[in-house]
Amino acid sequence: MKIAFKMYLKPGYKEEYQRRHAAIWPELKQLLQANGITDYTIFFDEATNTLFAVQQQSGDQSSQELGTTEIVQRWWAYMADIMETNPDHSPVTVPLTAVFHMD
Ligand code: RM4
Repeated sequence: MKIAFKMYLKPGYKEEYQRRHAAIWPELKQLLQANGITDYTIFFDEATNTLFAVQQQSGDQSSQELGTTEIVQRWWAYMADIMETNPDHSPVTVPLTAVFHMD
C-alpha cells in the first residue's frame, strides 16, 4: 500500500539534504528494499521546510518503523543536525491520511 508522512528540515538545509540523499548509504537502500519499501520519493515545501515522503510499502513496516534497526538509527543520527528530531534522533514524523487516489 502507498503511505505518506511529513518530516521537517531545519531552515537553509535543502541542498545539503539533497546532497546526502543523492549519496544514500547502499546498506540503507538495500535494507529498505529488502523490507518492501519501493517507489520512495521525498518532496520539499520551501514555504514551511516540510518534507513530504511517499512510499510503496509491500511489507508490514514503513521506512520509519524500520527505525528499530541499527542502520536506520545510524542514518537518523547522521541526519539529525539538519532535521527536526525527537530526543532519540528519530525525525519528527507525522503520518498523513490518503483522501484521494486515482490509478
Ligand atoms: C529521511 C529519513 C527517513 C529515511 C530516508 C531515507 O531523511 O531519515 O527516515 O527513510 O531519509
